[in-house]
Amino acid sequence: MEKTFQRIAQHTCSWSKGMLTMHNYQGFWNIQDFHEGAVLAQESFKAQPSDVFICSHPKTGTTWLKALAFAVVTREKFNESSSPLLTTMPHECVPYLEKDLEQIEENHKNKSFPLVSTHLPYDALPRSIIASDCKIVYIYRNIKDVIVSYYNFLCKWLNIPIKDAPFELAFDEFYRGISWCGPYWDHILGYWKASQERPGRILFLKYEDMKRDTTSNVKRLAEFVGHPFSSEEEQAGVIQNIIKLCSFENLSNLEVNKSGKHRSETNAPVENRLYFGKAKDGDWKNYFTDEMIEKIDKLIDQKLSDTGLVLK
Ligand code: PAP
Repeated sequence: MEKTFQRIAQHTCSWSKGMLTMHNYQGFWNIQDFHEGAVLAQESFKAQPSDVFICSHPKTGTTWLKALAFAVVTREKFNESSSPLLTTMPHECVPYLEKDLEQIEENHKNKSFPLVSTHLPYDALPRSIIASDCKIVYIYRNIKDVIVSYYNFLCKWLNIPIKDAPFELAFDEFYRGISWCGPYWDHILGYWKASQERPGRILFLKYEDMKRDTTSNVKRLAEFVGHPFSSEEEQAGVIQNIIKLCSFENLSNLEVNKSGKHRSETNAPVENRLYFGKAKDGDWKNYFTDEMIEKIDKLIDQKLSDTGLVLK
């Protein structure tokens, strides 16, 4: 680890009162614990062809996607009244590549559970994931809401009152590409290019589309991960039950997500409620100035115009 750190740039986020230092390594930014976990995974992780990876830049809908994917692949074992999601935070239901290598190896041994999640950019994934041609589900979200969600999360996580953390500074940092596993646009582009090169192996889901038409997107997800719904299941309302179980309203009101903690961001416990904000599209309108809108739209036009992906 020592050697690795000598080769990376560091940046202490200006608005974080010295509490958030990001490391740049292999062209992207990471927080220290996750950086160490990423290097370990790159060096030692052996993917199985049956693994399915849930990949995302932070604050794009990871918690929701993990819950849905978990409910889909475990539905023969658990229903909506016996699901571990009722008592366990979604992040703890799906292991993190950067954190939970032992658990993933255990799942491999038992052939028990195919899902693994990661925030790593595509080019930083352990090579065995690509060599094993593993399936990847990638979620992305309107960049402006991601910036606001990320800002609110970090303020709460670092215990910085919003009034002491100017949004302008947080925006500026994100705009300069400094975000956890960012730049965000490079994160999206990496997976997008890979999806063109490996047709049928990478499913792109958009947070806003999932909200607008959850049923079709959950069906796409289920088919992609190899657990399609039968017509009997559809008729019996299984899809709707999963959607209800994983809905923001349901998950955010569960005791475990209101007052529980887990240890996913650092080795210190993190309050689960921090992962459930407003879950509203367009909350950015309460934060962005006209100048910010113009700057970020221009940047996204430049970066993603060839992809057809819409992030505004
Ligand atoms: P993570 O990358 O740290 O895990 P992630 O889950 O990707 O975070 O993003 C959190 C956002 O998803 C929050 O959005 P907000 O800040 O705009 O409110 C959170 O509210 C939202 N979210 C969490 N669970 C759900 C859910 N079940 N359905 C819809 N949105 C959700």
